[in-house]
Amino acid sequence: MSTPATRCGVVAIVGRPNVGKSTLMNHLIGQKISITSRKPQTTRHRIHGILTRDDHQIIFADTPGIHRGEDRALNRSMNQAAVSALADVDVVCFMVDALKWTEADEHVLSLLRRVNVPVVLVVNKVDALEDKERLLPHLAFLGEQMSFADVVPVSALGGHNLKALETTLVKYLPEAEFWYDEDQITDRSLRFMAAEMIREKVFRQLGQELPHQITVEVELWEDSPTVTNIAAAILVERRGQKKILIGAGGDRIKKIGTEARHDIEALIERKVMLTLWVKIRSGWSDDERALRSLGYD
Ligand SMILES: Nc1nc2c(ncn2[C@@H]2O[C@H](COP(=O)(O)OP(=O)(O)OP(=O)(O)O)[C@@H](O)[C@H]2O)c(=O)[nH]1
Ligand SMILES: [Mg+2]
Repeated sequence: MSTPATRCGVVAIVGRPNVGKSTLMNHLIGQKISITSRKPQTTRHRIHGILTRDDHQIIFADTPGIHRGEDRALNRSMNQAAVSALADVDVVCFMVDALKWTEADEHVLSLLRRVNVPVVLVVNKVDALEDKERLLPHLAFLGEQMSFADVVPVSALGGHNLKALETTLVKYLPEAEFWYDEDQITDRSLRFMAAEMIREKVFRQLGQELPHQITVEVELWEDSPTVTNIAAAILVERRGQKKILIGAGGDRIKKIGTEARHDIEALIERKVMLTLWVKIRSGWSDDERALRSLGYD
């Protein structure tokens, strides 16, 4: 008797900023892999989350929200990361909001019309709809925009209808052996994930006070028998931003450090000593070379 074939392939999750792409990937995998926040443009790099079941393995590619304008090097590289994630995938999840349709969605749609693989429309945040009757006409409107392989309304945050989404996606995956070990959940290193968790806390702590041009570099990672020592620098563009980040009497940076440490401890399942400091790197987001040195390409 031959063993039943497994399915395995890559599903890109694309959409405008803030529709809930990273939240969806995290919920599907069941662990925080990609950072999320209320601010648009939280995700900066393509990041894989790997979901393995008995008979299938789905490799999700979470991508930066695609947006127009603001021709800075960082924005260009984020858009490129999202668009290049559309090449060599088996399925695309086009994520939109259950309430809003904007020019940015229109722009993503125009890119997707050129894609040769099935595009599944994922309509997110249905939990936020007060008047559920608005959903049907909205779905009808969306269905007219392009011929989608399937349309699946979900709540990424509440976990609503995610099993149905998974079943839908598996239909479009090729029969193939698994690419990754069953216990691997991402293609990124622990060091990268730790830096991202710190960046998430900065985003969440600072709301609208800080522009997006901050980045985090892990400068030291040392395992001792009882604890992992991690030191990281938060890079900002201006002195004023450094002051905001540190806060009165160092309050802010302390809070960021404590929250990030908890997340990193959960991630690596070890006790962590985290040291953070803030450095000024003027204009780095406009400098492609500096971006490359930080791993954006
Ligand atoms: N009510 C509700 N909020 C959601 C849902 N999914 C995501 N959100 C919220 O939407 C905001 C953005 O979520 P993210 O997952 O960071 O969005 P994203 O599409 O990855 O954003 P970028 O990385 O900036 O492109 C967060 O505040 C989430 O909590 C949902 O199903 N319902
Ligand atoms: Mg994201």
